[in-house]
Amino acid sequence: MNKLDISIIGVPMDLGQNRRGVDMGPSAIRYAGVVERLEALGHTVKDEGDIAISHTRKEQSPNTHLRNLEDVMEGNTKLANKVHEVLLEGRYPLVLGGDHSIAIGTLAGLADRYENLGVIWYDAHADLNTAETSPSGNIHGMPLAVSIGLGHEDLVNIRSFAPKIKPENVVIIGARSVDPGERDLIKEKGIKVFSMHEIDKHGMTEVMNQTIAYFQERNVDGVHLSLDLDGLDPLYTPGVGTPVPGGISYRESHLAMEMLYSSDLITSAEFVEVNPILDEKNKTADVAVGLMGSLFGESLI
Ligand code: HAR
Ligand code: MN
Ligand code: MN
Ligand code: MN
Repeated sequence: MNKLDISIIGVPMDLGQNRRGVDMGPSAIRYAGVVERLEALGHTVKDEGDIAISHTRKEQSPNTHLRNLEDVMEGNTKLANKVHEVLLEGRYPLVLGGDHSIAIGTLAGLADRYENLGVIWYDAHADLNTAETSPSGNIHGMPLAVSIGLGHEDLVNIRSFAPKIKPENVVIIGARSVDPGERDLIKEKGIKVFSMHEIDKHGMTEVMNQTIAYFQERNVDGVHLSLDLDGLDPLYTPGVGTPVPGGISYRESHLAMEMLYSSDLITSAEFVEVNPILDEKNKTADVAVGLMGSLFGESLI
């Protein structure tokens, strides 16, 4: 990989779920030294600051099945425009969350630059709910569905086109908490999933080799990594709003990032769901920055 011109975009979004504190994720990741870590690898890093998120919460009562729809929609529209602008400048977008609803905006901003974008969804969850199937009404459980064109039309049509990505260009890694409606969608749309079962059975090396080969066969013109820190086991990343035991280990995750670096496939990334209020001494943000180190070219020797 060449040295990159990376643009860091913070998204202090906490409206896609109901635990307070995840809006402080971008600060925690900055305190954990993201800029210095990437600069040490020879990349040029520009911190673009944070997207302004309004907290009017005006939709909370009228539409509890899409909590805070209007503010989530507005924040994601701003994020999409920012990602689009960063791409026009030839820079590499690195988005820091915030809850996972921000993937709606990130993918919307990427999608008119990349016609055949691949997406790695590294997560305990599938995030494939719609308002009809969601058990919670939390939009952070919906961004992958929205991006393949399913869900509330305001979210689906950000930047006035849909869908943003093809379901067959998505690879989910680490899934272990999937709702019934999400399972149906995975089968119906033929979405590729490496659940914890496959990681346990075949190992992360095999899972990543297959993931990389899958994108190469599909001739993608870019691959976005959407990494939810709850994909890892809560032992390593306790500072997340919806921890699920039995997750991906610290070393497996570093291996995955190192293999993605060597593949030279990844063209943008986001790290989401870091919640400093639920964390232990910024451990989760530290892990996030460590994983970014591996993704952007750090090696052990
Ligand atoms: N599937 C559940 C829902 O839709 C939980 C979503 C979980 N949260 C996330 N997303 N962190 O990955 O409500
Ligand atoms: Mn807030
Ligand atoms: Mn998620
Ligand atoms: Mn998750």
